Amino acid sequence: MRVNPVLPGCHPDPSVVRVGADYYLVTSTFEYFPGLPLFHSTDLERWAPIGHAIDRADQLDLSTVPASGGLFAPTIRHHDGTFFIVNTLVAGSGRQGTFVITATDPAGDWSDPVWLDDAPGIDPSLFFDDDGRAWICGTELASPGLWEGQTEVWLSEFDPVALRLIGPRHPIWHGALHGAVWAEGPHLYRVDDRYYLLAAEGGTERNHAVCIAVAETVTGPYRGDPANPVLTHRHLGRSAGIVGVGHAELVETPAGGWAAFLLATRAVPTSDARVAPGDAAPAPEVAAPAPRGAAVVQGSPAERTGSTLGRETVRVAVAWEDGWPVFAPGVGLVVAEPSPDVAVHDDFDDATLAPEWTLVRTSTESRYDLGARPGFLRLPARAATLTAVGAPAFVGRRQQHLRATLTARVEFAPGGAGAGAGADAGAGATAGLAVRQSESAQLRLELDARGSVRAVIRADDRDTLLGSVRADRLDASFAATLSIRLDGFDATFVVDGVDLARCSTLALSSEHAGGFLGVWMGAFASGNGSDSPATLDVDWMRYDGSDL
Ligand code: 6LW
Repeated sequence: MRVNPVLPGCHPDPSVVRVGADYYLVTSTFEYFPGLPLFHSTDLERWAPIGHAIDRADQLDLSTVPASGGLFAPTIRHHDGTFFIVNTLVAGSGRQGTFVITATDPAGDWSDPVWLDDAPGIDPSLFFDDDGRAWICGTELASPGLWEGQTEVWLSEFDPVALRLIGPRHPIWHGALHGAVWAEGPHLYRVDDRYYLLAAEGGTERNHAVCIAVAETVTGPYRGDPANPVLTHRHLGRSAGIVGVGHAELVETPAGGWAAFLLATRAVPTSDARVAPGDAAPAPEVAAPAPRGAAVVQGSPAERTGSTLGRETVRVAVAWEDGWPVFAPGVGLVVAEPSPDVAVHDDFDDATLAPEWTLVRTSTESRYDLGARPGFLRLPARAATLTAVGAPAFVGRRQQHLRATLTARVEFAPGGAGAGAGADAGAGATAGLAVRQSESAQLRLELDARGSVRAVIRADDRDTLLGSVRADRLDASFAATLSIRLDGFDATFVVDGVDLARCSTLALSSEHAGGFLGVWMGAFASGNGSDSPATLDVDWMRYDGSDL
């Protein structure tokens, strides 16, 4: 059975709780809505989606959070029949900070948030001690007297009934490795009557690492494992196939052993980026990187960068030796296996969207309609665009495979469905497919009001037209079968089965674009600054994924 990635595609910061024979897992979702997806498993290998903890637009205001802001690392725990998620909403003009939500069924409904105004920073985690007391620890972003980038892990007692912090705040950890930045993602466990603090450090990029410390009392003092970091890929250099391993959660397995869930990114050789952004035609192969130093022999593996997949959820076995956890015993690394091929075809015949389709941010406006035309997903071209912070009509799903193709049969009606509006009414509208990393980095294969289909890459906040072609005209609309194919860092835009353009997607990886996210692939419509009568009707949309 396939082990890694356990959850392919952008599923960072996994947190897992065990309740008897059942396990529940939650991951970060930043600006996407619904947010905080929950998965259920009984074997820690197969995870079934069961819902989202944030699925009501009035639960949290995500409408103005920037890309890679919003919902950071959540922690899920269970106590006395109640599930708790503690989490932080970062940035935007709405309410921000640390909050707790509760549910009796992890599939929902989850409560409205209760804000913990005295819980600073990010990455809160909840710990129920055997004596009935509860504690929250988190990562304070900046404390005086620390070195640049060093953080403080704090601990406060928590009242799980009144849902508020009580008592003093204890600083308990500043990281294990001298000079390392971002001690974060802390979790506490009680094992054999001792308290273990697991925390990431080094930052979520290439220097990410997992460290562990132990104390006799929950408030410390905590003493680091001399073997720290207990898991990292930071020493593997630029040929490593998996990078950024960190942000771990420990859990006991059904068989009585232990496992850890972490985030990691599958890395792709940069020589796969055959076409530079802005080139409409295929460019020659990029030369292999120059060897650095005499020790590099000919034929060494190509340098890799991250990928557009983002940070995925992986799992390793854990053994306890001499009172310390050993991650991936005997191996010390995360080993990836290809995800199974996937072909998901959605005819939009159901009254509700399938759970893999998500939106960007929250809005009071409706941004899709499954009832207007039976068997079609209708997207209204509202003012919001994909290129500015807002809540555009975008319905997308994660890229989950190194080769991923999104294909859709669409009809674009510039004057609106039924063409009741005047000829110029939808003149500024565009609609089609998009591969979205952020407002600044994306691919679009879009129709305009004159019936052109344009292939566009947006890199560093700038659009570049890669090619265009005319779409078929129906009565009052234009129809096309659109496809965007991703293969490593190579993207191909296809219209009605004919390749229109290619480009590199390097600019869409978080290593280049910044932020914390992999890409979402989906359909969109926009009035580009003003509400438009234009609509995009999506007859079907299909995702094909393969790692081979
Ligand atoms: C998260 C932090 C991190 O809050 O990245 O890898 C941040 N770790 O713990 C966003 O996912």
